[in-house]
Amino acid sequence: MDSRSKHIRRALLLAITTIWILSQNARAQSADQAWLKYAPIHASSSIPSNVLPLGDSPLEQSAAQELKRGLAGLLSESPAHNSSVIAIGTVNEIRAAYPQIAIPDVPDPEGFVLTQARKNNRIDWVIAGGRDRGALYGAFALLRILSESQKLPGSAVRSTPAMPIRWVDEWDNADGSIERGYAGRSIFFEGGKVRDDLKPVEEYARLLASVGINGCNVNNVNNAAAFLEPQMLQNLARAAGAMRPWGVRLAISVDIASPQKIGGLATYDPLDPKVKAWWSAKIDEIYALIPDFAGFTVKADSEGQPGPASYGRTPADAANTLAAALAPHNGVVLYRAFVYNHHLDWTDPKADRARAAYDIFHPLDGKFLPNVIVQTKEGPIDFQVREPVSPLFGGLTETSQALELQITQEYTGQQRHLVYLAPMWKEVLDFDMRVGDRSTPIKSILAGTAFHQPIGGGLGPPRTGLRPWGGGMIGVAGVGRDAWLGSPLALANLYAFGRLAWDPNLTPEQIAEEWTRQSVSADEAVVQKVDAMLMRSWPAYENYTGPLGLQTLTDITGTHYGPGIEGSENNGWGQWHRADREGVGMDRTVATGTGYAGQYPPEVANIYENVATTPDDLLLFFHHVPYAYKLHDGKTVIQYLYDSHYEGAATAAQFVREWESLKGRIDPALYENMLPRLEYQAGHAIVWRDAVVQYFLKLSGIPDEHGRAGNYPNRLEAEDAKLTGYQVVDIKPWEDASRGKAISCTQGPQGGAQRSCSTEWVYNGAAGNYDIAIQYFDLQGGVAKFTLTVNGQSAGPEANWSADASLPNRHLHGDNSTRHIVPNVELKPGDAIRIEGIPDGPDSAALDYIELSPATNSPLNSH
Ligand code: GCW
Repeated sequence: MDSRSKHIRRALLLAITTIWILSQNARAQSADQAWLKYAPIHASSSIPSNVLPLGDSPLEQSAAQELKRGLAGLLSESPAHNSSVIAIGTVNEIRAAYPQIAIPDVPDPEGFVLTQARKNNRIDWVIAGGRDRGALYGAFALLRILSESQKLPGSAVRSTPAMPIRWVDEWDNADGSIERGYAGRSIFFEGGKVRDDLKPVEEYARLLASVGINGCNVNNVNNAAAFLEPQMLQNLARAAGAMRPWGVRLAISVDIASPQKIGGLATYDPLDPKVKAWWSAKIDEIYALIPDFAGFTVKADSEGQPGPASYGRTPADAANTLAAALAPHNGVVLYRAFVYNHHLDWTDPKADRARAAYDIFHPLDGKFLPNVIVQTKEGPIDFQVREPVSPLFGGLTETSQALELQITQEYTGQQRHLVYLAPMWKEVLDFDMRVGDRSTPIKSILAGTAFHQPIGGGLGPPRTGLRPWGGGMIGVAGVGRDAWLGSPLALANLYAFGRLAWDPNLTPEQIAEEWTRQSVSADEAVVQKVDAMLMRSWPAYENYTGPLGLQTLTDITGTHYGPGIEGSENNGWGQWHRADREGVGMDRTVATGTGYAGQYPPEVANIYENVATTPDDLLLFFHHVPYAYKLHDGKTVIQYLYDSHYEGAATAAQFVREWESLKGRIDPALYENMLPRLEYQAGHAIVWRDAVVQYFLKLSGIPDEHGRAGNYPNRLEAEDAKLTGYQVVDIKPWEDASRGKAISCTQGPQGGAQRSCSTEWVYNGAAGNYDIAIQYFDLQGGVAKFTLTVNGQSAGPEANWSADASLPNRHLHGDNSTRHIVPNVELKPGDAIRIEGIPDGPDSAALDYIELSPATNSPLNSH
């Protein structure tokens, strides 16, 4: 090689390396990937572009830094030329700097006021926080207002959070995996330690602060003992440090058996003095490292975790031992009410997991120390697509309470399905429990105002006496290294969680609009379209999974993802729906059922006790009814099951077309990222629809009035085709495949692995152009390849595809049954439609069926 070409080579290498480094940086995980984008606005020239921090606390510094960064982005196309400033500080600092204006008191340290002030012939904007934390929230509020409405509001804005505890919980394990996380590995941990690179943690805290979240519990509630080891605590102090500038306090989950597991004691009995002393010393050790440590989350006596029951002690005994040691440091205990027996006798019609939380915790009301907050999932079971609100919220009037919601979509499509959860959460927050026959909506119970006078929020000193000090909301977030939640639209849920915890009176529509303007586009037409998709997504998911209070009809001992209708039956876990040949639903009435309905205050209990007054969407949660039972509009239960599944799947298909209509109007990267997700969802909605519909058709024997269920005239089954190498296999559960069967390319004639298999159908319908949907199984651990040909010719650019998604389950199942569409294929009678499948390792290139429908883009069909 001569020196010139060496030179060129070196230059090329340098260029490639630079591009690579730049692209790595571009991909570094940051809050900008979510809603803190600060895209340019058409701003009025009166917006001050100078920022004046009045205090020097770290939180005020963060606030000023964020304002500068936000304004630089927002005003980048319309720079302001004025000398006005945005002054930021605490109420006291603002009063000193602007003695001429009356700044109202802000008693809550987290609250703030935004207003204008005239000074030296300029009009300044001021952000006055109750304390520095309030100033930080005020700065984010101002930036949000600007990105949304492009101008500053005409009159002063005052805001205080509705409840003091606004936390996210992460179920991260020390090895870097995340329980029920769907966006890659942990941002906190790897290999048993806190990660060296905590930049993503800092960015996460910034994101959380922008919506007012003030705590983050970083580790899984299961298997938490190792997190109290001295080495780990030192590591955790670094994580706390990364979040501190954004006002997010670190909390951890603890294992009640820690004194024994890591402390070397012979017992973990919470009333044993040695155990109490161990916790006190451990807690002192934590506060020496993390002075603003927020507290503990506890899962005990639940799903195999140890707990006080081993010593005949109650949750209050355990919670109080921790709380007493935390109180001097101003820490709290979030004790989870998710305590139940998962070895229930499923043959006993009176057994009912839904009863557990109330049965166990209601008798303990008034026995918890003031810094204990009982943390209850929104429903009595487990984050299902719909449940009634947990009756425990009405059963603890002398105890602070927190509502636990799930941002990570465990039972609601695992971020592969678009499901905007704010409408569900809002129903919970607005639900009126009618304690004492008066208005006691859940949001007022969480705020601590339902049963007592308001006692003020914030992070003030612990209250004394057995009075609640106000509770809050906990969102199980499950963020990971894959752009926080994987799917860009799923971030609307994280955003909505924070906004609702701050102000539960916001509507899901308002929140969707705020989020979309900041995250997607401020173009009115785009905002409307995206918000309409978000708002229809939960109802759609409910429709094609488990409507009428059936809950998510998935395998509850497995992945919690695809259809598996009997997966919740005949086991001790108690998520039963009791479907049989005559009817469906679980009788939870006092009169004839498990008595669960009687756990609600009388007005609510009466509604649920009576089948006629139970809302349709919870009917099967409370009652076992015949399939021909008529809903409020006269439709039978079975027909509703059919119709809702077809409607839900049709809505998912519309999402694809609606998203396609945004092409060219939104960021191309976002467009390309979301489109395949929505296409996948539309296909998987069909898997769900067909499974549930087939199952209930077979069980009830009652046909679909519209003739759709079990009748697929345009489908060609794989098992009916001419097979070369492929073998017919049974799918479990049977309803997850068309007619219960599929074909799989596993074993060669001599028992060796197959290199490829093929299947061929002879087309005998009308001549025309068709979209061919291929239903195949995309298994983990290999990338199978497929090719579709017609009479030996490729069927177009989409005719080769790979099963390269990462879907749950290592077996052929509804979890991984996937649809691929080859559009606009010309067919005439006698044509040979052939698919060749090349398996790869465990991925056996399995196929269920193909389905033909008139081509949507065909020139023949556009007339
Ligand atoms: O929803 C269930 C999950 C478990 C989880 C448990 C809980 C952390 O399937 O993964 O464990 O609830 O909330 O404790």
